Amino acid sequence: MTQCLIAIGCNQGDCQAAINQACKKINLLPSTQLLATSGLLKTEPVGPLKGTFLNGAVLVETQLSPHQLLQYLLELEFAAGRRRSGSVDARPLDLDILLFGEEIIHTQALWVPHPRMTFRRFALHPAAEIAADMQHPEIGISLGRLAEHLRQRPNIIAVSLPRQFAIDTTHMNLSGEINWVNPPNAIAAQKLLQIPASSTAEWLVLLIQDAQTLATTEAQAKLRIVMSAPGDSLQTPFANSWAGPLWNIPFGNQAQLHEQIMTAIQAMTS
Ligand code: PH2
Ligand code: MG
Ligand code: MG
Repeated sequence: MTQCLIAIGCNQGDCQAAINQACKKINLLPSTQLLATSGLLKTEPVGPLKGTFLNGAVLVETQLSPHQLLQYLLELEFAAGRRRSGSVDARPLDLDILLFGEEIIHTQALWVPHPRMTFRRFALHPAAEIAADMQHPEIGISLGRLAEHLRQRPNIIAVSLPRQFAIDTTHMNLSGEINWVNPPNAIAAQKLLQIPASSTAEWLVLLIQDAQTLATTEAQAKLRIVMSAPGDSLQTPFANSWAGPLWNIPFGNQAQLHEQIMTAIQAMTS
């Protein structure tokens, strides 16, 4: 028996009914029992989707394998009217496996823990409501602590770049909401962190290129983004010292990085 945490989302049709129905059907899956359901949150769409979401989470106990469970969840989505032709389709029902016990699954069809669950409020808050003590196996802390982290830390995002990659931040003030900071050394970073984030911009993005700067910022940052170049191991020398939301993304250009950061900010605030 494995405890599995599933996120539920809906932004089209009678979402309350679709979610109630989905919970009933999940409880009827083979060798599976529903243990808990969260309250439902109305949330603004994160990313390019349109329409207010209703989001929640359920905790189940199952003897199914992760891929068997995934298959059943896809069938439930289909039964609720979900058709997949692109990533921005409306969602009459979206069922995502967030955690499957403490298993780490990296396959084309299924990526668990869900790579964005640790900083998306619409996923983390309902999840932490019903499974605060469940451990995130890749970060090594509980969902309750991850939710606390998002609530308490100032609006700072620390971005670690591949070592060989230097980024030109002078062209990155694309949005008035973000202040880009590329500290030449740890002392500059420390000084910067004394500045209230609200003084010039709502968010500070610190580009981290050495372990010392990371040590200075990791206690404060809300989210750490690790950008890895092709062939790089995701296990950067600093990855293990971090105890908050960590998002690994593949190396991209400045515009892509900017877009990812804007999406992350949206996910942490909406
Ligand atoms: N799901 C997404 C993308 N954006 N935004 C909200 N508020 N809720 C979601 O469930 C959601 C989203 C991808 O599945
Ligand atoms: Mg999904
Ligand atoms: Mg989803």
